[in-house]
Formats: sequence, structure tokens, C-alpha cells
Amino acid sequence: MSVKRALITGITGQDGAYLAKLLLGKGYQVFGLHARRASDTLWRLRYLDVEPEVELLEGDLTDLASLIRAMEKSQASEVYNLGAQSFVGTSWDQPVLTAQATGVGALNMLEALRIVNRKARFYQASTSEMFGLVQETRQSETTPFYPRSPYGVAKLYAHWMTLNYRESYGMHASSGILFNHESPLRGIEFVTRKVTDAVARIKLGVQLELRLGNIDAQRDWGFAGDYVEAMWLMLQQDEPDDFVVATGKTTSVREMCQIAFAHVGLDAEQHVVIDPRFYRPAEVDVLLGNPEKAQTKLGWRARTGLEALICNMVDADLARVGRSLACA
Ligand code: NAP
Ligand code: F7E
Repeated sequence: MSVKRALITGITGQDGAYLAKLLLGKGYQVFGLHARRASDTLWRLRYLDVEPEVELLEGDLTDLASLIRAMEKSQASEVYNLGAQSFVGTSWDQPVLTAQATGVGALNMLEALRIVNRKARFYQASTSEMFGLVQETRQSETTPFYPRSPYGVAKLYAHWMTLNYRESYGMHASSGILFNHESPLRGIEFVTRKVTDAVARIKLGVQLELRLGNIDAQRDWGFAGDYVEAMWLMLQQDEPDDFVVATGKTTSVREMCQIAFAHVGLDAEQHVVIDPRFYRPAEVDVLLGNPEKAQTKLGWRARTGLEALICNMVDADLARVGRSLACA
């Protein structure tokens, strides 16, 4: 049997690294779209020990020709479109770039499939941010969308384009509507990692306080390693479809902080300072996913609870900060 070939955009991001590891473990040949950057972006692939096995192809989601070349070179039968400007806060400062990379970037990738191999299966990284100002208490595949940020709007465009290419050209194009998922590989600007990194620094005596914005916001947080399995399962189905991927539990930023500080014997109340600089122009107050369809049709469920996830992230940051102090 011939080896399966997958192309991942956003391979240098949190999910890209976990997905690369998963697919390599399943015997795939893994190609990753890689935009040239001045600084190192391959640290996550190294952290998971997969860098030497991944074949990187130069390209950018805003450059259609580079995507066509990536499709031709990789001969991929599965394409996972994870590349995006993914930080909600930045999307107000750079709304046009966000629209181009996160929204039109997905259309460019779909076009590259349509031109090179429309039989290739396509996964679009959709998001619970599309629910924004939620229209139902538990959000499912049938909940109406109401995005609240330029990021959410761009992702909704990409989501509908994925559906449109499925219906227009019969392409096997699926969207995973993933709720927040975290790990030790999460970018430092996202709230869980900002908290776990600060807890480590405060515990090790190199930081005093943690400045946060709206700590009453609630999120349905899971572990990225669990969530990439759902992506793969979607592309193994006979028919393309859309799936909510979530834990079905919601927790406030405040409670998440308490878990992180308590793990090292500290009290969050003593260290967290509210700083309006981190408030957003429009907030998504609460998200809570209903993952029943993914459970029933994909046989997928979140295996990692929030407490275990946050404690694991704190431990990873303690080790990381400890190493950097030892080298200093
Ligand atoms: P992430 O860590 O921010 O990674 C984003 C990736 O996109 C990076 O590899 C980045 O490359 C790449 N990228 C940015 N602009 C690009 C461009 N113009 N062309 C090509 N690649 C580009 O995000 P993540 O947490 O892994 O999330 C993966 C995907 O799922 C994203 O699309 C995100 O919006 C979506 N999503 C995430 C969550 C979540 O909770 N994590 C939930 C729902 C949906 P560089 O390293 O070179 O910057
Ligand atoms: O914020 C609040 C903030 O930046 C979570 C992305 O992966 O998940 C992520 O988007 C909540 C928000 O993630 C700070 O206002 C308070 O209510 O960790 P976050 P996000 O905006 O939910 C979705 C599903 C995606 O698709 C996105 O790509 O925490 N919050 N204080 C703060 N957030 C940050 N970042 N920093 C703070 O100081």
C-alpha cells in the first residue's frame, strides 16, 4: 500500500505540531507550508521531536502560486488548513491582514486544491469565535453564528467558502468548529499560557504580578493533543461534514487562574491585577460547546480535563523558566 501524504498549513503553530506528530505516528509522509521568518518558528516541531521527519515547503496563504506549488510538490491527498493570524486581540489592530491570511487564505488553499487535485480531502480550522455573541446556551453545528471580532468574521468567511466548495465542486471539504484548546505549546499571548508562564515566573521569584483583562470571560477549554485527533477523523469519513469539537464544560478565566496558582501553592488573588489595556473592543463573554455529533459520528471525545491540562502547562513552564534561569 502506498504511503499517505498530508499537507499542513500552519505547521509551525500549536496544532500544526501536534497534528504532524499524530500523522507521522500513523505512517503518513507529512509536508508543511512554512513562511520564511527572521526568527525561529520551528521550536514546537523540535519540542515534539518531529522536525527532521517533516518536509517543509516555502509558501504563504496569501500567495496562491506558492500554494499551487505546495500541492504539486507534496501530491497530498489530505490537506489541513491550520494557518491563520489566530490571535483575536491582534485582529482589531490588523483587521486587513487577518482578513487576508485567515479568511482569503482559506479560499486560496481551496483554489489550489481545485486547480491541482480536487479529490484531495480538505480540513478547515473553523472556530467557536464564529458563535461570538452566543445565540444558544450550548453551541452546536446548528447554532446561528454572530462573530464579535475581525478574526471571527474572517473565520466565518473561510467556513462558508469551505461549505461552498463542497457544494459547488463536490469536494471532500470539512470544517471543524473547534473550541479553545491549549497545551505547553500554546503561544504566550493566549490567556492560559500567559497565566501558566506567569505562575512559573512568580513561583521562581522573577515576576511579582500578572496583569489580565476580563477575567469573568468563560471558555470551553480542552487539550490540543486530543483535538487534532478529531481533525484527522473528519477526513477519514466517507462524506465531508462540519463538527463542533469541545469538552462540554465552561470555566471562567478567574477559576482557571486559581487552578494554576494553587498548583504551586500560591493564591491568585495576591498576584492578579486587572489592567483595562487587555480588555477587547467587543468581548465573547461565554462559550460552551455541545460535542454530541463528534461523539456519535466520529467516536471522538475530549480525554483531558482542565485541571490536568493547566497543571501540566504550569509544570512545563516551571521547567522552561528554570532552564532559562540556570543558563543566565
Ligand atoms: P497558532 O499557534 O497561532 O498557529 C498559526 C499558524 O499559522 C502558524 O504556523 C503561523 O506561522 C501560520 N500562519 C500565520 N499566517 C500565515 C500565512 N499568511 N500563511 C501561512 N501560514 C500562516 O494557531 P493554533 O492554535 O495552532 O490554531 C491552528 C488553527 O486553528 C488556526 O487557524 C486557528 O485560528 C484555529 N483555531 C484555533 C483554536 C485554538 O483554541 N487553538 C480554536 C479554534 C480554531 P508562523 O509560525 O510562521 O507565524
Ligand atoms: O482569550 C480573556 C479574553 O486570547 C480567552 C484563539 O485560539 O480561541 C482563542 O481565542 C479569554 C478572552 O483566546 C486576558 O478577553 C482576559 O475572553 O486566550 P484568548 P480567545 O480569544 O478565546 C479561539 C477558539 C480561537 O479560534 C482563537 O484563534 O480570556 N482574557 N485577560 C485575556 N486574554 C488574553 N489573551 N490576555 C489577557 O490578558
